[in-house]
Amino acid sequence: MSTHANEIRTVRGACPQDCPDTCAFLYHVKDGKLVEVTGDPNHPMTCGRLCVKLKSFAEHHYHPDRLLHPMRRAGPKGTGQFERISWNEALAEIKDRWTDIIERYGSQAIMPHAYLGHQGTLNGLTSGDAFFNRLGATVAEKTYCESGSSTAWIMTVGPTGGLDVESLAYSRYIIVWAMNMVSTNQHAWPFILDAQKQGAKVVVIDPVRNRTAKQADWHIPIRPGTDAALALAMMNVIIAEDLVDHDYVEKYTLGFEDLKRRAAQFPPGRVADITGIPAEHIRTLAREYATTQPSAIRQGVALERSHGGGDAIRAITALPALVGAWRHVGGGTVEMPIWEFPTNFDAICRPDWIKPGTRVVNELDLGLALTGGLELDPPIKSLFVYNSNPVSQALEQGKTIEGLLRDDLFTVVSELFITDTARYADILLPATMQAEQYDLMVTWGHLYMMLNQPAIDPPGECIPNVELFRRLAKTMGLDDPYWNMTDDEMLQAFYDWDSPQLQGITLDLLKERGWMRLNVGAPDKRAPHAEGHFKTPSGKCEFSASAAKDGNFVVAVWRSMYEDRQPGNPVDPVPDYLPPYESPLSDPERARLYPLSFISSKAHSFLNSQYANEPVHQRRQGEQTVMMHPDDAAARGIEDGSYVRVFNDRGSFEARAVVSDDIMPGVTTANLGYWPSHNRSGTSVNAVSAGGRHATLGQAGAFCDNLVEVAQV
Ligand SMILES: Nc1nc2c(c(=O)[nH]1)N[C@H]1C(S)=C(S)[C@@H](COP(=O)(O)OP(=O)(O)OC[C@H]3O[C@@H](n4cnc5c(=O)[nH]c(N)nc54)[C@H](O)[C@@H]3O)O[C@H]1N2
Ligand SMILES: Nc1nc2c(c(=O)[nH]1)N[C@H]1C(S)=C(S)[C@@H](COP(=O)(O)OP(=O)(O)OC[C@H]3O[C@@H](n4cnc5c(=O)[nH]c(N)nc54)[C@H](O)[C@@H]3O)O[C@H]1N2
Ligand SMILES: [Mo]
Repeated sequence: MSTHANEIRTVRGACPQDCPDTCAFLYHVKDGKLVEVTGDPNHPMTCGRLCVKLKSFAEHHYHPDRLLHPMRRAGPKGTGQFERISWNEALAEIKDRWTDIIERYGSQAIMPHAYLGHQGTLNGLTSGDAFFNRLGATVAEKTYCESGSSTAWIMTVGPTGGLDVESLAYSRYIIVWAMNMVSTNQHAWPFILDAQKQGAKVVVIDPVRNRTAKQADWHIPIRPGTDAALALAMMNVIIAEDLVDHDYVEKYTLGFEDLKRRAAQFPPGRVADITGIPAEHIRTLAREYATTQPSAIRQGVALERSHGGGDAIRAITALPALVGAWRHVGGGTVEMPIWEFPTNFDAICRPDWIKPGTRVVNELDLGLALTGGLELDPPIKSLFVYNSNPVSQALEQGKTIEGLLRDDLFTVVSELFITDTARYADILLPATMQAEQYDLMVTWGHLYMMLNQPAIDPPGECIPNVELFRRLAKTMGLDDPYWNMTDDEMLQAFYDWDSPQLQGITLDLLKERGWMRLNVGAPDKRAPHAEGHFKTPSGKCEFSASAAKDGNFVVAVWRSMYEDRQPGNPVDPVPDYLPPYESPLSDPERARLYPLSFISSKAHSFLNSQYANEPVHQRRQGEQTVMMHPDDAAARGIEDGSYVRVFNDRGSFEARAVVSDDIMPGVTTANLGYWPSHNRSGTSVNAVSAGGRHATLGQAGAFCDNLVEVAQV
């Protein structure tokens, strides 16, 4: 972009991480070396600030532990012994093993496993889909995050972006529901602080008084997995006290009478017992929310992580239409605005290449799939992992590791580091980092197209994922034109550049400017559903989902890959409260053994499991802790700062106890992201979570639906 007198060149980039903020970067390069990465001061959300995770992003590129060359396993699985080989040797071995597996078991014995280590259009979540579809591999269903929320959102309001987080500055009443924005969406938080300065009330609904709740005007602690009951009780009060915007409801919604009947089953008194929130607080919340317009709700992904999470999201997403909040700039709700981007996922993923009848295996069930817990014929004989770290992030850690230890499983991992998953690989392949590659970022928390341009050469033999799959395609003898497209030809094909949202936006302009706002109206003017225009089948906000009536809705796996239509699926068209699988109320017998609810949340200084292996971030984040209420600690003789074991019949992990009334009695919480191998027990939070069962919508992982016991070690 520019060259200063002191020979520092600046290149425009964008953050690669799985985070709603997708910041605009400036790479500062001297003599071919990345010396610093800063935030673009002109970007309306980044505003020149990077989070603590990305502040030392230049050093991240030069970390001594980076994987720089292909490697082959040179010791027993999991011992982390590898020897360097060439790319040619690595590809030849993959070809030999896969050809043999395909001959003996068929191509479905190969399963990819990918998530969001990188968030680019070329190198992200879906970068290997076309290849594996063409190969005939098992289709991996990717529902680690957002598929529950998106399914619920689309059933209610359709694929709309909803409220722009920048418009939160114009809200007068803001509910942050199950989201620790100060850690996980920190570049949107200033818009809320602006509104607060103008007199808006900020409410946080969360079992934990987290960093965000500490800055709010009102923190409402709630029992995990009971949010649907709270939303239905709010509706109960709003309808009973006639705080409904009848004109809006009549013109722009579907199924009010059904919703009214459902809400009548959730009076505040009953819901107080379910949620732990006093009935009077529920009434106050409902009244204030309905009558203080524009009112806004920022929903967090954490809502989807229990049995009935999807219904909670449907109920919450229905609230703004009931009170007419969508009429106003700054009114409505934001979940993720990704639907405004005209991404052509079919061109990226090529679902047309999936052979009819190919099986689908959910990645969250990886441990079960590898250890005989699912009936799979043929069994999975090869696993190809990229952009993901399932040993840390997937449900039921013990099973995942047991599966990866299988001697007959041929595992290939493409990585930046030898993670706790990569340790089990037969072949390791080195991947580039963001300053070394080109990509147009997929963005899920704001409305800007973000281009990342390479600033430095890749070290060693690292390659971008997009190039990895081109090489694999050639290796396996695929000769479709897809594998000969350049990066820019792909990006041209992967977006609908003629769509209204992209008018005036081109790749050439993005190369100059780095980022451009979609044509969706300015944050101080935009009210996308002031007059309905919902993107549902009826065009209305569907209190009663037409998609559910015939059991014929699409699991929204980021709209990628395939549509899982579920004829006859018993989903109630109207949101209901489905109790958690595991809680003292829903499973008293289990609660006698394991009396405490356990939820996990994101670490302030890690990004999922990334950065958790780097000393500067480890020092900032501190060691693995678990928080519990003083009453629960006292009952177990646990003192603040002592080491405890968190356990159930699925597994255990050890952590330092933080005894604090920042958490509700009966609930415990620990941060996700710590590498099991760095924890004193060699395990981490997913040791106690359950595979094999998902939330009812979108196959979301029930990560926060667990009972545990805690004991001093
Ligand atoms: N610093 C940092 N930022 C991140 C990430 C990271 O790892 N680190 N990860 C990114 C990703 S992938 C995602 S999906 C987002 C997620 O961002 P968030 O949606 O903020 O997710 P969490 O941190 O998991 O949980 C947020 C809050 O939900 C609460 N919670 C848990 N269960 C329930 C419940 O049943 N009801 C209610 N009301 N609250 C509940 C937790 O106590 C926690 O305070 O963050 C992104 N940003
Ligand atoms: N208990 C519990 N578990 C959870 C959650 C929870 O709240 N609680 N949250 C869930 C959520 S919301 C999410 S999104 C998932 C996240 O799960 P993952 O997406 O698996 O999380 P990461 O730790 O970011 O792992 C990504 C890996 O990709 C690698 N990587 C990064 N860039 C590249 C690249 O360009 N190429 C290649 N080949 N590799 C790369 C990184 O080094 C890292 O090891 O975890 C889920 N797991
Ligand atoms: Mo996520």
